[in-house]
Amino acid sequence: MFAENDVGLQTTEKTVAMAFPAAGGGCSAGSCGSSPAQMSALSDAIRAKVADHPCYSEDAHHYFARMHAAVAPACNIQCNYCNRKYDCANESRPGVVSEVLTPEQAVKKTLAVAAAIPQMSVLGIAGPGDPLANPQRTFATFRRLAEKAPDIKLCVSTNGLALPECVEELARHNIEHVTITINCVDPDIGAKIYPWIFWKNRRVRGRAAAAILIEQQQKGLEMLVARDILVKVNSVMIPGVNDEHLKEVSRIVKAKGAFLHNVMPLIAEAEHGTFYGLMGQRSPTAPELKNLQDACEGGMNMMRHCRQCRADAVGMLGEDRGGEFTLDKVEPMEIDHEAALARRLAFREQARAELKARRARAHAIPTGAQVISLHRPPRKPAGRAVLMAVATKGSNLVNEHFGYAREFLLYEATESGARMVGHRRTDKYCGGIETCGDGDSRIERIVRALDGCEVVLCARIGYEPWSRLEAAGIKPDAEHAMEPIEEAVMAVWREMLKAGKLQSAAPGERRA
Ligand code: CLF
Ligand code: SF4
Repeated sequence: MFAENDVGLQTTEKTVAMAFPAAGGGCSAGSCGSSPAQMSALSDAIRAKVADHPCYSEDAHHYFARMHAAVAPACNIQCNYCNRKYDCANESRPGVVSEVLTPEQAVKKTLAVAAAIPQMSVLGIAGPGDPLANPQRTFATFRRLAEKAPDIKLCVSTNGLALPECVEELARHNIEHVTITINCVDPDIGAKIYPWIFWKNRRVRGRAAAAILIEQQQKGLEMLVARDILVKVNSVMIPGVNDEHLKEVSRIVKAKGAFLHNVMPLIAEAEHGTFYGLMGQRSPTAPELKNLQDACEGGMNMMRHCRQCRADAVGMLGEDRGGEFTLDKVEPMEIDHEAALARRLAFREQARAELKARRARAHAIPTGAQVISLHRPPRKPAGRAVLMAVATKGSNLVNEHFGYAREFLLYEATESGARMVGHRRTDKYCGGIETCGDGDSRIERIVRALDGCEVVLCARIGYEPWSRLEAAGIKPDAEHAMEPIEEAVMAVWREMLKAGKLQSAAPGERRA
């Protein structure tokens, strides 16, 4: 699968103490299955399952970390966007790993990570092939880790071909979160995405292959839902192939009980050696992706904070600390497992309290609409939507220096509140001594990455980038440093409203 595992039958063997600031808060209309409003609507049982999971909960991703154990080298299908042979430690692309681990090595590494990073709450197996095409290795890892660290949630991501035959075993291992990559429900479209599958000891090609895969995915989804296992569906948006069709996919998987839909952009570069990369298939633009996510959102909860991680990713979403935990570094580590467990539990208690306080404030703090309605009779919506970029290093705060940000979270502010709608990756503006003099091209790349944004909120920013952003029509804002993100975003939106900058467009419309 794409986002979280990945390619072909070839077996390519190849901080602690996060400071808790004064309680955060904010208002969020939310886009993911765990935004404050949606969290309130969930049953206690489901809320407990997603509360600490950084992928299933947008809120939780500000606080909790995950890691992937790359124990599954083989895959039973071929996707046109996948080539697991490509490995670059500097890129973050699914299906790519630096080390394939045995279950023993994976458990050792997981325990080392969980000792060093108390935010770590989930172990996912997502590749580099398909976890369920490697069932012995996958389930051996889960079994051993559950014995040593039962507090870590287990998570798996699959293309779905072998899913129905594995559902019982997944349930036996108390796996509460399963992702299925479903790119289509129409075999004719599937034939353009999957050249072949390996099925019952033979290779099946074309439309027949796609039909089998789709049937297995849908059956697996139904079986998981029947066992109360939360299912997230990942879909890769491939312009001209399945982009329009994904609305239908969203409708069907929601009707069958999927919890969350994650529509991700195709990554296709010729240097990756994938079929799509070599044939010049284009990736969607950021606005195209957002439009499709918005269109699907009418039907179900959409994930907007996916970072398309590597199959050996470590850390908070958006960061990759895998280099700190290579096998040669993990082997000599001496770990006090009891103390590590105590640190994780203490962290979680603190984080949950922080999240609870945030949600309480989210209900108490008036949104833009509520503020306005206190002062005026009912009227047409005031103020258009504004897209803002936020530099953060976690804890749901505006707490990153502009120059150090490698990515910006995107929030859409309307009178109903602030909601996260995506993220944009960039180069750091401050690239260190070796890149001195490269500031011009870096700021140009950042400005391009922030296309469509009207404001950038950050903890600090230098004069040079400030001027360049302003010249590009993006207002830098460091006035809300260390404030909770949604509160800061809404404060800026209200300032713009008060200054008469939001009156011209129709409701829901942003500046062109
Ligand atoms: Fe990993 Fe996937 Fe589990 Fe998360 S990732 S197996 S559900 S623990 Fe998360 Fe990474 Fe996106 Fe996947 S950000 S690629 S959605
Ligand atoms: Fe690659 Fe297999 Fe994942 Fe497709 S399902 S992206 S071929 S590992």
